[in-house]
Amino acid sequence: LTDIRPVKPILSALHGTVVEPHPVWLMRQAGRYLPEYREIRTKATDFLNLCLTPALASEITLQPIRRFGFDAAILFADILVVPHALGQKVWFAEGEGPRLDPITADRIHKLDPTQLRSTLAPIFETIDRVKSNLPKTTALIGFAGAPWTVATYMIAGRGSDDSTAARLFAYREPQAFTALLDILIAATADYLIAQVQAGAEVLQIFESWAGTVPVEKLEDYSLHPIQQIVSRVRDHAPSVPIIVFPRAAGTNYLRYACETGANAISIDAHTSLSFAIEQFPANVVTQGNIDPLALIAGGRTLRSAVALAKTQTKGRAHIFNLGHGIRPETPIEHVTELLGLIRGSAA
Ligand code: 1CP
Repeated sequence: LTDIRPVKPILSALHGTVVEPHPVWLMRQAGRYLPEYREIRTKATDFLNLCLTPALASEITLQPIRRFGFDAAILFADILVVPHALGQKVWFAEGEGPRLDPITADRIHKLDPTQLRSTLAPIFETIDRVKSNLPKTTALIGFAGAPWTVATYMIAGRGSDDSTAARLFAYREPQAFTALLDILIAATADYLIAQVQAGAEVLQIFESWAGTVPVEKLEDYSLHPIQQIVSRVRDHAPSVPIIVFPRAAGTNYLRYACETGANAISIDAHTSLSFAIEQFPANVVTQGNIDPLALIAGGRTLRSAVALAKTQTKGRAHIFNLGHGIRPETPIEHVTELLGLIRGSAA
């Protein structure tokens, strides 16, 4: 049976329809592996400024769509615009990544959610501009970080592999930590709702540091905050599909699928798509999970990774993606190769 491809294949897949070939987009598809991104990047003084300049951010969002024809564009912004909008000092050190003035227990009450929509107004304008320039078959994905992940940066003042600062803070100052999560739940829900009002058609919540949540606090610090956000967004936008990405959640992946209310779960490269398909509730769609390093390697490695994922997801509603963001050193030709493998009959 040959179906006519639906108008926006990724929206159909997110609503549970089996779309073949599976729709595809890549986390961090707008970024440093693209020469046209690096070109614009040199024009902007700092990264946060770039995120808050609609003419440039919308152009960057559209670059990978023009070059590769992905099934979705993802808004060009960062998860750290939320702490910025709450009044925390955020900047991006050249070649080093994000830096924040670390939040302390006594300053949590100073975070101010009232300016969020006005501070982030340029991002809503970016969404509007992207929407009027997208091909008809391409959906626009808005996003935010989950409260735990964003809190790890707010507390440490930078990225860290094991979230040491946030974990210690949560153990020593449990009430202050819960207050911080509550502020982030409300601000993130409001921010995502505003993205939908501006035109975002899908939302993804990045819990990039799901793997560092103390296990006895998984529900309080990660599952419940995400579920709260999902339910608040649903109150305003019941039909907008929500993808949750609990990177490195390991055996807890199942709990994210069952307990957050997500329409889809993005699977990392260390978690089996077969496990997800067998164990997740039938209405939860899968996304993922090609290893970003297999994309760098290309050739035989990439062919076998795509072939395996195709076999595992055959006849299911699935969205192809990487297990985590595309790396800056990825050869562009390998992205073309990946799309050929997913969309062609080659694999
Ligand atoms: O100089 C540059 O060009 C900065 C590099 C860069 C880019 C391109 C950063 C700094 N952020 C971004 C864009 C970005 N960030 C997007 C855009 C849309 C797309 O996917 O194309 C998205 C969705 C994010 C989300 C993001 N930012 C996450 C969650 C996803 C993930 O990768 O796990 C996280 C953890 C961040 C924080 C962040 N911002 C930038 C960096 C280098 C980091 C990670 C730093 C660290 O943990 O050490």
